[in-house]
Amino acid sequence: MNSPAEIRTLVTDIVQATPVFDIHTHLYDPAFGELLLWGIDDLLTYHYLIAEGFRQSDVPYEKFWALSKTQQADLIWDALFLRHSPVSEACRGVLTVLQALGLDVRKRDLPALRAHFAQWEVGEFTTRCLELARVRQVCMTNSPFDPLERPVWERGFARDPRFAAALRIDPLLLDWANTAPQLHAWGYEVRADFSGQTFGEVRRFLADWTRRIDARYCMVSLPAEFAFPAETAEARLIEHAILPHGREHGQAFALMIGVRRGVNPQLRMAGDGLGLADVGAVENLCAQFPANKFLVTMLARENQHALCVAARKFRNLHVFGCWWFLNNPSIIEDMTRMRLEMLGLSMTPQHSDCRVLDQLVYKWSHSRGIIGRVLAEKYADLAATGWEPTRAEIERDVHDLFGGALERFLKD
Ligand code: FIX
Ligand code: ZN
Repeated sequence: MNSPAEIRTLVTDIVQATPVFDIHTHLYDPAFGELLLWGIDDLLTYHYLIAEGFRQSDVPYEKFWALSKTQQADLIWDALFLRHSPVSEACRGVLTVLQALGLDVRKRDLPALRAHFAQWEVGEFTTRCLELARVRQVCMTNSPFDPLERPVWERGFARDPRFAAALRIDPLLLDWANTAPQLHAWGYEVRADFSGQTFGEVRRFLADWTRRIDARYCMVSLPAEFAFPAETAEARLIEHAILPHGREHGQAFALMIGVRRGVNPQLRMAGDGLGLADVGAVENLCAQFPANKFLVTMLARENQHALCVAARKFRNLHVFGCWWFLNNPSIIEDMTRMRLEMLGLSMTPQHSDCRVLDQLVYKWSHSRGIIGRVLAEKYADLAATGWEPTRAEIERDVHDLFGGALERFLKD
């Protein structure tokens, strides 16, 4: 019989080696040019670090935003890395990336780091990061409403198979008053009051973009107040356009619930917060639309247990990721343990939400360590009953946790 120490070694090896399908990121296929962020200045100006930087600096907001990206990175490096030890998860992440790339972080030499990144070419750097992170494919977040992204899709380009697409539709659901005239201008016969062919035309818009980008699923992030059913524009659009579209085209609907946008607007993208949401809305969707598939992640830690309970009730609900403020080691460990205990392997414990290519390296390195530890404990508990897991069984299970179960869910 394998000892707990032997099981730990076996599980750690497998968790380290298994390639990941990263199901939600904000990365772009390199064909999108400048939209794909990478390198030390983008790492340092990640919005997680901007939020932390303002806490350790008294720079006025407007002055910070008027700086160039390099100057902002200088300021954050000084405030978060030189004046204090970089112990936060987002700071530590930068150091994990630099170390994995073979850089000596002891020197605390930002110009030398910049000189290193200047030598890279984006195509080679993309391959290097995916290799270091052992990520086989990333899912992008693709918005037809983004004025920078939209023309690239319209022009067309040769797809990099390592970058899958997801159709992101926040303005459609959350800003219908402004989106209706926009859709109209693009040739879709929609009306702000939902009369006439509106829902059919929204479906035509969704179908056109699903085809154009070859979307894996359709996605939205929603405020904590999200309710369903409800007499709101988003609830009507979900019922009469998104879900019929999903059934017709076999597209799951991904909901990220619990964000409160612009809690401090002075922080711009770093200014969003969170709120406790109603898991009942998710249960209602799953119960009323059993022919639809729902991918759900929630932002409040306090929602996680109820979301697991909901997933036990509905097999058309797949829970994923430790989103944003939850993506910290202590919380990932807690959530992963709870999900394994309540849902077994029928969930996806993590996505990266990377905005900067290099972050794949740290987000997956940190998460693999935690997931491996928790899994080893679970297999050791099984072994103690006499149910010894084989290498092949563990490999199968880890493949499922790292995107395999989700791919099956999307396909079935
Ligand atoms: O809505 C989202 O997809 C969020 O992940 C982002 O809006 C957020 O800014 C983020 O980067 C979180 O990690
Ligand atoms: Zn995201």
